[in-house]
Amino acid sequence: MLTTLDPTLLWIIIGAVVALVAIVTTVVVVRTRRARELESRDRPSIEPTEPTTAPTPEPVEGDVLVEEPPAPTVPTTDRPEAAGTRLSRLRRRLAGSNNVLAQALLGLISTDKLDADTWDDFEATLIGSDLGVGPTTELVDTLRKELAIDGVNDPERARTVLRSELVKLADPTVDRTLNTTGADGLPAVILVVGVNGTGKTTTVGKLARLLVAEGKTVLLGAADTFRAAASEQLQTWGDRVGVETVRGPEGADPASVAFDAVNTGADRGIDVVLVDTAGRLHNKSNLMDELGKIRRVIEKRAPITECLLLLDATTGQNGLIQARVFNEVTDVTGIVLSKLDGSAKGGIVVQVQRELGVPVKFIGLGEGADDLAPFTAEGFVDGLLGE
Ligand SMILES: Nc1nc2c(ncn2[C@@H]2O[C@H](COP(=O)(O)OP(=O)(O)O)[C@@H](O)[C@H]2O)c(=O)[nH]1
Ligand SMILES: [Mg+2]
Repeated sequence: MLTTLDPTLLWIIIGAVVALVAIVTTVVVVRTRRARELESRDRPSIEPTEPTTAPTPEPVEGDVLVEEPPAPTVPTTDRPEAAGTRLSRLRRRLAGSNNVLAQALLGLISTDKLDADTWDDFEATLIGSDLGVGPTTELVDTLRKELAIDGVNDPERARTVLRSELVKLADPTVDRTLNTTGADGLPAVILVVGVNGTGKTTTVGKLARLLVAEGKTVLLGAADTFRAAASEQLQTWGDRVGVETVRGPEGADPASVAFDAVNTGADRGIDVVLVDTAGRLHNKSNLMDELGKIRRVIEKRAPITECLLLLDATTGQNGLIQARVFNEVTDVTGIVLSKLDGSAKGGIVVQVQRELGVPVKFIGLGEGADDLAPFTAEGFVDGLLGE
């Protein structure tokens, strides 16, 4: 067929094909080059521009080469809050709460005229704040004498007098240290008692955390064996704080679990064993039998160094009556006043100490792990007065 074509036409066809191939090749080359340029601009840091001969570094902790952090082998326990920040936060919480006592005191300080009505109102509010009739009368009498000198209230002076009188009522002279030193190399044993729901288990957890922060070794004993949930709750606190919990089966004899805990603590050279108990209050002799047995059995192994009684500050006079029963049937060495946050009436601090003759050693101001503070008369009063 070619032989039949005109040679000129043949050359034109060949020329056209060559030109077409040249154009297509040029377009492809330009496009590829451009694509490479874009690609290298997008990931300059990943692809090294020059081949490297350096050896691959060994993966070390925190190295970016370790793609996933290794799973923690022990449960991480967060660091307890330092005493300073803890106290100042608790003060803020006391002053910021609907605390009846705090409000009455601030009201008195800020009023510009101290007439008979003002004093009557003040007195009524103090009694309403669970301060008790005796301490209220004493406080009002002293303040009237001290502040009535010019008849007109000087807020600064009122604050100073009020502060010193309240500190006196809260008794700054009493020893509130928690005895955490056991006898003869044995662990200190802290028994925690009180009515159901007052905050025993929570307080054991918070206390364990404070003690661990002080560098002590701690063991928990779940002697509330009446509900499975009770030892579960204690164990949860133990895990959170990083200490072990000795438990018994549901319905086990509380005294035998308490003994196991103290015995284990003694064998292991633990510093402090905290024993949580049930708060059953059927009747006085029942309670006396139960706590009496726990005490006797524990003391076959190690003396009890502290018996802390929990009192829920929101239960007012009822709580006080229950606390009195506990104080009669067992030897209480310190009171923990829980739930002073919220709508609590702080006056109970003064009344409970006077009534039971036992110092308040700790106050609870919330459900969190750090919401427990050692009680001091000055700190408490400053909290109430918002200083
Ligand atoms: N607001 C507040 N709640 C608390 C405080 N202490 C304990 N609680 C709560 O009171 C409830 C009963 O506490 P729990 O420790 O189980 O009491 P237990 O029956 O005596 O062991 C729980 O919901 C705690 O979180 C506190 O200081 N403030
Ligand atoms: Mg409990």
